[in-house]
Amino acid sequence: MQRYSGFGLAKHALSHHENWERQWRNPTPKKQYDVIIVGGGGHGLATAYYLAKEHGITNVAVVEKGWLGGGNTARNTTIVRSNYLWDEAAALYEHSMKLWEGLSQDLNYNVMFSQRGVMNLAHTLQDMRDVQRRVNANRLNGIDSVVLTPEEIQEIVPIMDCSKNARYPILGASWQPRAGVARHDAVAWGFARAADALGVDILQNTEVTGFKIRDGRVYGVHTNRGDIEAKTVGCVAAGNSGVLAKMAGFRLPLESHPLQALVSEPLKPVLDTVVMSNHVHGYISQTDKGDLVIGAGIDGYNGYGQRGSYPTVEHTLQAIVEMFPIFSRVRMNRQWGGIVDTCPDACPILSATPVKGLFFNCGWGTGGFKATPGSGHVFAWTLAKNQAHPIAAPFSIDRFHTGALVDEHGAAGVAH
Ligand code: FAD
Ligand code: PYC
Repeated sequence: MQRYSGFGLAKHALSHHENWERQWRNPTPKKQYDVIIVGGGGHGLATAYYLAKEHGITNVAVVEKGWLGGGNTARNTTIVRSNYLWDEAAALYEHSMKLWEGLSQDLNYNVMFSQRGVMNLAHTLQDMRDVQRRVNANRLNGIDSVVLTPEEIQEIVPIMDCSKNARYPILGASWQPRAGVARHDAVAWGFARAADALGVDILQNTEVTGFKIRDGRVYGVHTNRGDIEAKTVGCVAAGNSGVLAKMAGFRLPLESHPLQALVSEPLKPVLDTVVMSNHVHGYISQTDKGDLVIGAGIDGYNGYGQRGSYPTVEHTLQAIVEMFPIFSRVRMNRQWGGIVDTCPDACPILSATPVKGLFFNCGWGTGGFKATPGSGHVFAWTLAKNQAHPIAAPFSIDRFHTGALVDEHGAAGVAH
C-alpha cells in the first residue's frame, strides 16, 4: 500500500485527479469477432475474461447498451455465499466461492472480498427445520455451514433483539463463516480491465437491437452502431433476457421484477456480519464506510423500471427496526432498484438455445452477484467448447421440459 505524508495527501487532494490512465480501451467495433457477449455486467465481463484467459479466445466483443455494471451488478447488495440446498446449485455457487477467494490476486484488482460471514435467520419451527436440512446438505457437500442457537446469534450480533417476546422471535439461524461481501463495481472494473488487457473489446453505449439469424443459426447482432458478426453469441443481460430472447424468436421461462435496496447515513461500526431474514423479507449489513445496506424481497409486479414501490420499502424497514430497534432513528440516504430475471425454480439458465450458436446465461434472479466469477468461468467453457460445462449442465432450459427442476426457493435468501 502506498503511504502519503501530510504534504503528499494535500498535494493529491488538490490534483483535480488529472491524467489518470484509462483502465480499458474505448475501441471502435470491428465488423467481426469470434464471440460476442451481450451485456457488460459482472457475468458478461467475467465470461469474456475467462474466454481469453482459459481458452485463448481473445477476438471477443462485450456489447453493453449503457455503462459497465449499470445493470444489476452495481445495484446489488453484494452478498456472497454458497449455502444452497441441492447438489447441483451447491456445486455452482461453491465453484464461484472458490474463485472469489483468489479473485483479487487473479485480476490484480482489489475487489474487497470480505469473508465476514452470512447468517440466515429462522423465526418459525418450519424455518428451523429448513435451516437444519440445508446445513446438513451443505456439510455433505463440503460447504462450511453451521446451525446457530439464539444465544450464539446474540453473541455474534449483540445489537439484534433476540428476546423471546420480539415481534419476530429468532429460533436459530444458519451461518456460513466463509460467506461475506465484495465491492460490486470493483468486480465489474476488475474483470473489464483484465479482459481488455488480454485483447477483449469492450463496447459501451452499444445496444443490441436484433440478431442476424439464417437457417436456424446465429451469425451476428444488429446494434445501434451497426451490425457485428460472430458465429457464437452469449447473452448475459439479466432483467432484459426475455426481451433479447423475443428478438431471437423464442421465449424463456422468466419473469422480470424490480428488486430494491437502500443505504443509510454512515454510522460508527456496529455490525460486522451479514444478517438475512427471508421470513420477514429484510436483510442488512454495514459497509466499511459505515452505511447500513438494507434490502427487500422483490416488488411483486412485473416491470422494467429500475426502481421499486414505497410499500416494499416500508415493509422492509419495519421488519429491520423490529429486529434492530437500535436503528429506529437512522436516516436513509439513497434507495434504488434493479430488474431481476426470475425463473420458476429460483435457479439460473446457462444454456444453448433453439438457435445454433446462440447461448443464454440468465435467470439469476435476486442472487447472481455471488455467482459472478463461477458463472463467467463455466459459461466461457460452454461457449468455447460448444458443450455445457459439467457444472452448468443441470441448468439447461431443457429442464423446463423434462421436469428436472432444481428448486432453490428456500436458499434464495430473498423472496421471489
Ligand atoms: P447485469 O449487471 O444486470 O448486466 C446485464 C447487462 O446487460 C446490463 O448492464 C444491461 O445494460 C445490458 N443489456 C441489457 N440489454 C442489452 C442489450 N439489448 N444490448 C446490450 N446490452 C444490454 N445477488 C447476490 O448474489 N447477492 C446480493 O446481495 C444481491 N443483491 C441484490 C440487490 C438488488 C437491489 C438487486 C437488483 C440484485 C441483487 N442481486 C444480488 C442479484 C444480482 O445483482 C444479479 O443477479 C447479478 O448482478 C446479475 O449480473 P449480470 O452481469 O448477469 O447482470
Ligand atoms: O442471494 O444472498 C442473496 C441475496 C442477498 C440479497 C439479495 N440476494
